[in-house]
Amino acid sequence: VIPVPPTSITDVDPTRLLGYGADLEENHPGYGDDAYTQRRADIGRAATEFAIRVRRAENEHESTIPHIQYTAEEDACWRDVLQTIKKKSQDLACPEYNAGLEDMLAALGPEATTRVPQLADVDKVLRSSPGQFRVRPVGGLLHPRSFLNALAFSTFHSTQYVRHPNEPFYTPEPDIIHELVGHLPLLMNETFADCVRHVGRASLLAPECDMWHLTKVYWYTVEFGVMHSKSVDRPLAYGAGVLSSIAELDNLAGALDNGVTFLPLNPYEPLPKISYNDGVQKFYVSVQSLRDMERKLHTFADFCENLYGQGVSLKTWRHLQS
Ligand code: H2B
Ligand code: FE
Repeated sequence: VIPVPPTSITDVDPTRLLGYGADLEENHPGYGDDAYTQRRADIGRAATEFAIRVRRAENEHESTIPHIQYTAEEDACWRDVLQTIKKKSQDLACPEYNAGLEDMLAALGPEATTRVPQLADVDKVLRSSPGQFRVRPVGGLLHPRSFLNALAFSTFHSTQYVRHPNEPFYTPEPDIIHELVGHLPLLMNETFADCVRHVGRASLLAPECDMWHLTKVYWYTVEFGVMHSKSVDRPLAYGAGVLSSIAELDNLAGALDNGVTFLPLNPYEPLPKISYNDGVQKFYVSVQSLRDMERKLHTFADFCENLYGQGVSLKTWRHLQS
């Protein structure tokens, strides 16, 4: 079954949350911390109420993104993670990321390094950057179809709560630090933003049987991708899950010595199983440059649109090839 595809961001439902949407699981650092669970739920609810409001008004304005009064503890967590990642990323992130982070922080002003930035302010900065993305608040892990479809309309769903203070360098779910440090700096970059839009475009007409594959395309690029260019002797991170995790950055730093595998990006073929529990990735999918990735994903999204337009899934297409 091919669902009715959205024609604008207004058609994308931001209220379908998965996993940690309401309750925390046992392995969550905040499990059993009632005050934390409550805080997280309150911030999440504000995002969902925002979503319902704008859907009714059919007019999404940045000033209505909920303002969150972050606590001193939350600000301290942001400060610590930002400082650490800023240092590590000098050597381990792709240059476009470092430029994006610097530009984003400069545009947000000096307060941004010590206090959690407001999503409304970040939204303004992104909208006027070359990447032309916008952010929409969301209460937690969003359903993959809504999440991917929104990317086609240059919209990135972003959480607003902060991870649990006991584990500042680890979070099993997206939080605002992951979005701000991991995703948003590169969305300032036009070529990268185009890559993300392509993944979104590929998902618009996708039948249900291809959704998991497209989720993996997103996962192995935007979330965990690395760049291995011919002119640099080591892999550099561009994926948000690598950029916002100290363990991943350290793993990548030692990757060449430790025999970590790199696979070139091929979005047409089945991608390896996603493993969540090992702490770090066993292999990374690599691209040579953002340009290289943009070309590949552009062609891929065109291909998907055409295929889906004829009512054929990637799964069926692969089957017919063999
Ligand atoms: N939801 C939110 N809030 N942030 C994400 O980074 C995210 C998501 N990633 N939903 C999506 C799912 C991704 O893991 C794929 C598309 O399923
Ligand atoms: Fe992410």
